[in-house]
Amino acid sequence: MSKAQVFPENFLWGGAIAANQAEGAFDADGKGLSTADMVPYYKKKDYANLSALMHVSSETIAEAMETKTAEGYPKRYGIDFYHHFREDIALFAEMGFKTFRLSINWSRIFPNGDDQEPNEAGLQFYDNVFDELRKCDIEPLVTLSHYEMPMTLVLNYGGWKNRKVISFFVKYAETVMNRYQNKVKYWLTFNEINTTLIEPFTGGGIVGDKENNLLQASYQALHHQFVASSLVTKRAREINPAFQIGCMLARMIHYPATSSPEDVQQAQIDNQMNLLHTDVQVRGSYPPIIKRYFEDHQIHIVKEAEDDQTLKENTVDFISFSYYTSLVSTTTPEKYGVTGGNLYSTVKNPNLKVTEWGWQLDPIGLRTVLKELYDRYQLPLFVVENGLGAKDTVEEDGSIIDDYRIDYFRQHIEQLKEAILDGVEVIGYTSWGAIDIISASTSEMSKRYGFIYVDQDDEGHGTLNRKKKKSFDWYKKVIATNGEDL
Ligand code: BGP
Repeated sequence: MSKAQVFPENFLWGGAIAANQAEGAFDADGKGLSTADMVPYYKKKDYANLSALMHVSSETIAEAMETKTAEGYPKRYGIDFYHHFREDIALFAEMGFKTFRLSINWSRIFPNGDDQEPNEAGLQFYDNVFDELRKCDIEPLVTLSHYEMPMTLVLNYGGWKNRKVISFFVKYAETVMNRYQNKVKYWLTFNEINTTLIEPFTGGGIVGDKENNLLQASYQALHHQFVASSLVTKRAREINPAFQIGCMLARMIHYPATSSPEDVQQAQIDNQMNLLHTDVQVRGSYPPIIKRYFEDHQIHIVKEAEDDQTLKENTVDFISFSYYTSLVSTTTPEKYGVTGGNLYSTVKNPNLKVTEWGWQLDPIGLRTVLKELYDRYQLPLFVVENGLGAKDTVEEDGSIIDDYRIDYFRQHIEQLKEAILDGVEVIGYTSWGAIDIISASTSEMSKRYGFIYVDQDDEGHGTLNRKKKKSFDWYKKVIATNGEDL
């Protein structure tokens, strides 16, 4: 008798992209400028400026608003998914994708964010994409907000720290959920909603140098996003009760640097502050720890009377998350020659290897995260980002032998399988990224994630031709055997 299959029969295997990193066509067919269009290319020498990327200044924005072309702004051209989507979806179908995660670019639908009427050409584009996916029997998994929002809402309202943006977002979400109610079943509200605290401009449209208290502004923006996510969840159920609504967290699991009680306590705090986001969107209220944190950091969230009830009554159907790495917490960062800052912990874990971009490789951490989330919430889980950013080489014969990427996925899918055997309910796995796209944190093309290579360099030069990597056929086999043959 064949060994019982571990993955459920209808397991949603697939891959993911984000509009702002893939579509390009930044000013096509009525689209307005978005926050992602403001992010210039950071040359290697500018790595030190990554903090500038995280806290985009009004000077950077003014310069970007002056630049009417794509030149120097990789996300403005992406990989031109906007004009290549049929070809790309055919390749995803060839791999056997059951699902494909993508995001809708808000500024294609409401170019200024506060427009009275939606942009029909923008709506039609996504109709075409979803029709193409349906033709290939691929289930769309749609993120409503993935690291971009209309720039007008930043310039005229200050981004998500302004409560008015809630209504604009709900109107945008209602518009697309009504339009695509017979084509899309799975919806995610905010991609890695915790990014609003880590990169306030990327996640919340907050301009760093405009705030005298960036932490206060970021938490206020996050509260508005929590309320907006709940209101969208409510409207989704009114539009189509068959919709499945998920939250999405960058799950940054923290290990204690040592077994000292102090380090263990610090790791617990860092994990609680990360799980704050799923606590609110799954349990429907802020966790007890937040009161002390807000007091200690002089943060005062301005709420409306109905907010607590809105959060309580409109929690999600499933939990989705990204997993790339585990981090390290300690109360003595100076002992490790770092300044701390546990959100992007720079304390190295001596047990783990790192990628060329310094991300620690910890496949077992994925099993740990899956079990911990399921124990905490008992809701179905969806891994919607997991992958390896690496430099790929095109050999003389045109092949791309990315065994390192196959190893990464093999080791992580093995741990995913262990978690399912541990009793965790997992509904799907979408690798990041299905195809090479622009890196979110570095705006580079050379940090490649895809099973499909795209001929374009960091300066945007290239034919944009697509080419299957070795991992393409490997993943095709994984899907064909429902995760049995790794
Ligand atoms: C996550 C984002 C994705 C993707 C991924 C890889 O945070 O949700 O959009 O970018 O990270 O990160 P990067 O592209 O910076 O290597």
